[in-house]
Amino acid sequence: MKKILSLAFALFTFDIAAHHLIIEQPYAKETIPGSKVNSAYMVINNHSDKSLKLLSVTSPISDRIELHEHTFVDQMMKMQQVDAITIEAGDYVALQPHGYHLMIFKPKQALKAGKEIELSLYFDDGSTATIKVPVVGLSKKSNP
Ligand SMILES: [Cu+2]
Repeated sequence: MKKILSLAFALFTFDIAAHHLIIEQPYAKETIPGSKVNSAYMVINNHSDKSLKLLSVTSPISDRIELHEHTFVDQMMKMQQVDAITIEAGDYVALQPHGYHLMIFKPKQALKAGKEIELSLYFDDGSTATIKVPVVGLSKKSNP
């Protein structure tokens, strides 16, 4: 299933502003029935010579989106909010399951596989990236 996902999303690449910021393979998970949160993932490339910080994210779909990270504490997976996600110069950061992710609280409509949501990402150098993020199914069955 992972292989199919990465093929499907390789096409979604966003080249932002002065070409120093490239966002690849964004996707959000379909809403789990009964759940009030969603997670979204992507790879953020920083092709500039300065480190960049992702500070905040907004979307028409939710009034509250937080930057989160998963960490292992006493062999338990914990999730915590972070103030920023730093992407070093010439480097990239992958937001992925069990790592950094965007937490979307109380989406105004449940996210459905096959749809898209819009996210705006705000960086500390003043860059803003507004991207379309495809929603993927929770199970293989709901994947196209
Ligand atoms: Cu989270």
